[in-house]
Amino acid sequence: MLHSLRDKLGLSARVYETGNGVGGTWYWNRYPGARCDTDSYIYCYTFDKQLLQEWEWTERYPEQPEILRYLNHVADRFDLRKDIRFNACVTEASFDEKANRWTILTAEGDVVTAKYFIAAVGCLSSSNLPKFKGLETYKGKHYHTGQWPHGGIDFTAKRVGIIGTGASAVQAIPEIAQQAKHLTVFQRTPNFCVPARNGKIDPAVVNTRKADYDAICERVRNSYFGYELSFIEKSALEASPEERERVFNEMWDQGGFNFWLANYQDMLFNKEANEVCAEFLRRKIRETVKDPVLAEKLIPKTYPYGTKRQPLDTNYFETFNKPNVLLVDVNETPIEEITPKGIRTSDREYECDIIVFATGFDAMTGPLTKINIRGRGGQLLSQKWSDGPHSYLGVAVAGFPNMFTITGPGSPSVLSNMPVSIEQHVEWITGCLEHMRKHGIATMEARADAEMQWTEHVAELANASLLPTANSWYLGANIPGKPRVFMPYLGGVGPYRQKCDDIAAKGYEGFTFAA
Ligand code: NA7
Repeated sequence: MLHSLRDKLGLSARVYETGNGVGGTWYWNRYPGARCDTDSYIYCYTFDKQLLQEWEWTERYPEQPEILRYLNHVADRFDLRKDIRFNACVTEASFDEKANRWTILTAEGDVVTAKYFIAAVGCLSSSNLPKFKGLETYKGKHYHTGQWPHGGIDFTAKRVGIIGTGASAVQAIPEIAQQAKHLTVFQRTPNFCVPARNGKIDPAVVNTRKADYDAICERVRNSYFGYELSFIEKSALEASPEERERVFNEMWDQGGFNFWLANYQDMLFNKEANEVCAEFLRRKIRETVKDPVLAEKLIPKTYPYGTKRQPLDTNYFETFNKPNVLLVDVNETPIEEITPKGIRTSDREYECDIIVFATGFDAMTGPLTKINIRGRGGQLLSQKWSDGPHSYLGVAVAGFPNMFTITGPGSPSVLSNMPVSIEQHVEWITGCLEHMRKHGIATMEARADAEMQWTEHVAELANASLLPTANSWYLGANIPGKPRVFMPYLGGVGPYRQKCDDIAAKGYEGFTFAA
């Protein structure tokens, strides 16, 4: 976005960043095993062809340090740092209706005014540390996966407790278990995991892809989820059990998001179709985990497959066969408190030298509502969204002129390959600003009726699927008191791009402009 504003539009622009460096998610999430779940060749920027050709990813899924190196390389290559103010946490942004300008404040004392306010705060950047009784009395060290210390943690000879079994924990648990003397995993909801099947990439494949990058980008941009994957155009129930077994095994062997995003087309929509997929994955867990009682605890039974974010694993279930790893099901024995020595459940106390909170994030709305963003009439965004997010296209909010939210709630965002959706929003917002400049427009603002229709459309698509039936962070179910509203747009990356482009072509239908 900065590159676009400054180098394409010639505007003066400044980025405010809480961290001491670029990278966002990849700056903060440094826990052991942290890596991307998307194939590296499509987890990157596509706006610069040279960059695409020159950068070499070493593995199918890049690990956190490699992605961070890439993002630093991009920052250097496009000389971005000079316009980024690091270690600056934005606390407030308010729209001045007389001046038609935003005033932005940081915790460090910056006060700046701007015509445009673009929130690129990420979807999973506001970490969730549940309020466990007694945490302040704990004598050991505790860390959240999303705010990991830069120097790393040495788990050697330590007794470790980890709370959570989401995508982060699924990556961290096998790594921590290798180092720690003992690891106790506190599980609230078991997960359907699929093997990542990471590895080095064959140089011949790299060359073929590089020669084909234009077509790859085109396919990804117009795909449903921002991957080179599409659903099998058939019901899982139409396929014979033999055919299903073959197809499921193929997807299982390929690893990655295939099982989730290239499955039979009704898998995320029809309970019965979903159940046959779920049963295949449950069988895999039973085959892997040696203790049958433990296997049953690790098997998800309370929600349809794919309705919570698919974790990809490397030896996750195998790790529970190790003698130094213990699973505690907190549904059977809830966590009552953190004690000076560790974690006490209704059953007993588990002594830990280190506690890892892999407890996720206040997703999507959290990073926006924790800033005091005030629109027309001083209205707070957090107030406006007290019953769930209302936005137009997930990029603009009625009553908040000249404010844009990159991958905001109501856009494909977390139900897509993030870089693809980020670039699409950056391009589209750039188009808006160009349009405003060309026509001498002072303010651009989503209309309330367009916002209402879009918000209803987002809900309608979600409700036609099984996704809202799980307690996932997609609907804020992980945060006590958060309204249960499905936040990402399920209409697909390609169709969404088309809608945004059509709206722009019609002179930004659904927006009002003032000179
Ligand atoms: P997730 O997927 O939100 O996982 C958080 C985990 O922590 C999940 O298993 C939660 O159980 C568990 N949790 C949260 N609060 C509690 C409390 N109070 N007690 C016990 N357990 C709790 O976050 P991740 O960091 O793993 O992944 C986030 C995304 O980052 C990921 O999807 C990728 O897109 C990258 P729950 O399932 O809510 O019952």
